Amino acid sequence: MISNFNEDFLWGGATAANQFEGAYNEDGKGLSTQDVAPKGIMGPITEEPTKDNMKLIGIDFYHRYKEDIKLFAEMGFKVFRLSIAWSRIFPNGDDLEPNELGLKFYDDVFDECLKYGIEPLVTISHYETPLNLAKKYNGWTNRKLIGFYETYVRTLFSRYKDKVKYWLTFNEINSILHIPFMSGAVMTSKEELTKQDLYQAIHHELVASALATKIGHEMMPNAMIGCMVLAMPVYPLTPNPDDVLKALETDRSNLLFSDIHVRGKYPPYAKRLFEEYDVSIVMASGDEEILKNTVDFVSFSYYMSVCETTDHTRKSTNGNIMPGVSNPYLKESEWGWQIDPKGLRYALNTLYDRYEKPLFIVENGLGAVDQLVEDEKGNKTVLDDYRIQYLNDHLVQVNEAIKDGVEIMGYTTWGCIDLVSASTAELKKRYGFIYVDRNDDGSGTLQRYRKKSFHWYKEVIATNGESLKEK
Ligand code: BGP
Repeated sequence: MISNFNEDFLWGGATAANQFEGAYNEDGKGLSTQDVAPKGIMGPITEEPTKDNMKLIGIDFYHRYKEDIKLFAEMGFKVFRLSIAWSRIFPNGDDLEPNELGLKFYDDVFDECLKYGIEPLVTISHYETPLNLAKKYNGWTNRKLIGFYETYVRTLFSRYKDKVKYWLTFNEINSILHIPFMSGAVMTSKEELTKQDLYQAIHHELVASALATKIGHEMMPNAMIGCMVLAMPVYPLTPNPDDVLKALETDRSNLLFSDIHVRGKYPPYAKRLFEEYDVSIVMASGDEEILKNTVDFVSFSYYMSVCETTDHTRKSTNGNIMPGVSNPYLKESEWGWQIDPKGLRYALNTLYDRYEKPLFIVENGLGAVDQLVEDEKGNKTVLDDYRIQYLNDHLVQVNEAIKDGVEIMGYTTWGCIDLVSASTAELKKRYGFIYVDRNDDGSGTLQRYRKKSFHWYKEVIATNGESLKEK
């Protein structure tokens, strides 16, 4: 393929602390919301961490980070997205002093990345708030969380300012609409949570995010701070104007988050939305000023698109957190997520048309069941041509978007090393270029093996996209 990727395009992979670090109670780490969610981000929570929670051990990155980062370097990664476990730094969230051992761990990880010329891309909060903040304050419904988050980000920025240039404030911040506990540490069940409390919690997060951007710019003039949203293009199922308007409405429920991050204020359509929901946001003096601290770039996850319709008899699709209606033109993954590479070009174009801000694709990939086999030399591997196909087709569309004029900073595939799934907490839903020998029954050696896609991605990076194949 003729590549249009810039020479400084940031190729890499993405992870989240709770899904791969393990060591859930080591070196002073406190409990997080994930430690009591053994069945995934939509599942029920337990009183205490239970043995069946795969995240407690994860893939043991905490003890194996050197080996793993070496493998990323072998693939030629320019960037590695990881998150910091808030409860490693502030075990209860409202502590006055940070936990030195937690800080030291990330120092070591960043040093290891930098040794190979890999830029860390850090998500400050990725679906794991200290559990104490959920229990004691009902998470982000409480304005006090802004202060705890501020203390946390100040600690991170002052400690890592010379090591980390790229920061994301909250993972998929719009997902709070669907998973208020995991995304916003809100203990009130989704069914009982009023729209008033939900949008007040959202307001607190948005203020905290803008505040982090402000502080980040002050403390690290060269840093780039972005928001991160779950991007899922919403197509009208039919040309019926009712479907078209419904799609617009659903799209806006998500765009509200990036609109505020980029434009620094609530958009005009929020007025009607709040009237209809009977929501009245309580603003503290100074909130509007803080929101004016806009992000440097917009990052997002992209796995699939969905359709919308007012026809309630249409089949709904399984999907990444956000519900929707099946698209008859698309095939789906083994987990029922519809595969739509052109939807990525569409998402990139619509976001760029709207904001004209650099975009960063920080998650994309295929969760699939892999089979460990031996190659002709007797090495264990996975022949994951399906994953190669998926990533190739999406990257071809990224190249098209660049040709369309969209400014794209980089691309990090989700779960570049196998890790625990967020939605189902399974290990058999694998995304990686690197196979990790750990199974859902807890068996496995935790050994790492290069999959066929490992070599494929290495080539894509080395050729800056030239090796991709258009159909
Ligand atoms: C995103 C989350 C990730 C991640 C990914 C894949 O929504 O930000 O944490 O896991 O989806 O989802 P899953 O693990 O459920 O397959």
